[in-house]
Amino acid sequence: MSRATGPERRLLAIYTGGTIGMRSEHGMLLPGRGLANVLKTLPMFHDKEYAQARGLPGDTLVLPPASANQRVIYTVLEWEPLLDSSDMTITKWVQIAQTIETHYEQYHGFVILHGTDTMAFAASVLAFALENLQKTVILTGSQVPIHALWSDGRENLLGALLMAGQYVIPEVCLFFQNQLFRGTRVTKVDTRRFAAFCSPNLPPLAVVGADVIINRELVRRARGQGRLVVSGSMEHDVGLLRLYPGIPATLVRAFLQPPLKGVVLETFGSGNGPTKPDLLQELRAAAERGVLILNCTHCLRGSVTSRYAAGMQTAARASIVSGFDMTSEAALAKLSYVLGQPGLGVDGRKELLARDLRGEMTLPVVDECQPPLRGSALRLGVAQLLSLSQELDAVRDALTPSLACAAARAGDLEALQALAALGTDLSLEDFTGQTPLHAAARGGHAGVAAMLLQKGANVDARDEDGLSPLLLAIKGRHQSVIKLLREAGARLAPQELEEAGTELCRLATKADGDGLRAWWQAGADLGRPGYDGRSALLVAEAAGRLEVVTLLRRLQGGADGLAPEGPPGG
Ligand code: ASN
Repeated sequence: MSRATGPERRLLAIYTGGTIGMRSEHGMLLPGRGLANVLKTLPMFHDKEYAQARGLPGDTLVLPPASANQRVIYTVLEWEPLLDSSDMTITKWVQIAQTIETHYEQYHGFVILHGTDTMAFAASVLAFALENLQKTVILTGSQVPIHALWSDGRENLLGALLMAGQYVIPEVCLFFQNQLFRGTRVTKVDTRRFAAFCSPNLPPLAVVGADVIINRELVRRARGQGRLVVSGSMEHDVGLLRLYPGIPATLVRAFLQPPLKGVVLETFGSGNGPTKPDLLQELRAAAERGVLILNCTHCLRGSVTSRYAAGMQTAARASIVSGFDMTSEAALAKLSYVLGQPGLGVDGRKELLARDLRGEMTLPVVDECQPPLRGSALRLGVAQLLSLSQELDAVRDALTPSLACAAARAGDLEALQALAALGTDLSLEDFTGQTPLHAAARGGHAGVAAMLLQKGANVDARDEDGLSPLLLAIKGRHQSVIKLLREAGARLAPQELEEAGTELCRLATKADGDGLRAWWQAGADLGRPGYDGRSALLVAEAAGRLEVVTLLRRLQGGADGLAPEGPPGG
């Protein structure tokens, strides 16, 4: 977290709806259009002269100077239609994340104007959906429309713009009533008071008064240099079930039926619930079907523990994952995110749920933690690394590239997912200059390569020997990896294409059909001559390798049913 530098800080303000911009029609509050025009009439939100002098476009506003050498310039992007936040859904929050992704390079930070009713859910979903976030994202809104004489909207919006403009806080936050909260920690607690939100288990990241007081030790560090990745595959079939005394097992059974894939169980006190065997049986049966169950407490403050016999953790231990001090909003978003991660089994998902991924929960000291990643020594190492506290970030940052490469080389998707979920940049090089994508290509692990590419891995990275993932996949004859890399834009370098002739002749002499096919698939020109001026075909003919001659003719004629993507080396 740092104070932002530079004379102009550009923000994108995404106005989705909510009370802040509402107007009263026939005594009813409805979302109101044209927020940028309203803000332009308010000097605290727009310095007309500066905007004119700078020739800013109509949807772009500029705050009066807040510090001597810095201006906050912001563009308002208004949704059509605008929504009361009661109509928001996971799909719409992912849309916000995608808008941020689209404009990520253009702006220094993002402010989202959103209705307060579901803003805590929005903040949590965005926090999980935005992986590898390096810029400030702040949600805000108000209890009273900004047009009203006595409104909290103006203060909230101004505060959010100033915080996002002046500080780099690489998290999804929520600003309300002079407090900046971590998005995954908030919940709405009042329908009318201006102090509508609280963060019951984590102090605010910042408090604005005459001075801005930042709780620096709480703000999460941006990890790695990789690009922002939006996790668009959030699972929608998740639910929230609040237990109450005497809740019938039949009702619980009905709730847990397919298509439900995960449930946040709101339990009593420190994670307790009725011990009736029929109810516990329903929970176990659902867990056996693969439904993920996350235990969160009804209570505003405090954590789920395993202290009581009536504790859900005790009664159905294997089936239920502790949500510790998570809010239900964060828990639901986390379930949706974890269930949306490709390539994980139930155990892998449970292990991910048990980890603190976005600062959403406080893990107790060791004995309350979930068991570490099971399986290989590598997974054990990853688990131990992930459990290091935040102060050991530097150690973790130094070790994770090597671990990620080892996991990729072993084809261990779960270990990689666990590293990624913790914010590890999976495009970083290890000490030999290889990236996890090199390792996956060398090992021929198409699933891992696909995951790394989806997370933004650089297809053209070169290791210390100047080798690309594509070249390693060719050497290993890993056709599915070559195909993936080519689809992601990987190309052989001009020099590699030139030198391929000699290698092709060598493969033809050895009748290595797979090797020849790999080069062809990677875009090499099979007719390219070797060092003595002969092509692979001539070499094969001279050596009497008829099967190679047939293969080369077929590939060169494009009749193999497997056309390479794009022109050779193109
Ligand atoms: N119903 C409004 C909304 O959530 C409440 C608000 O914004 N204060 O959109």
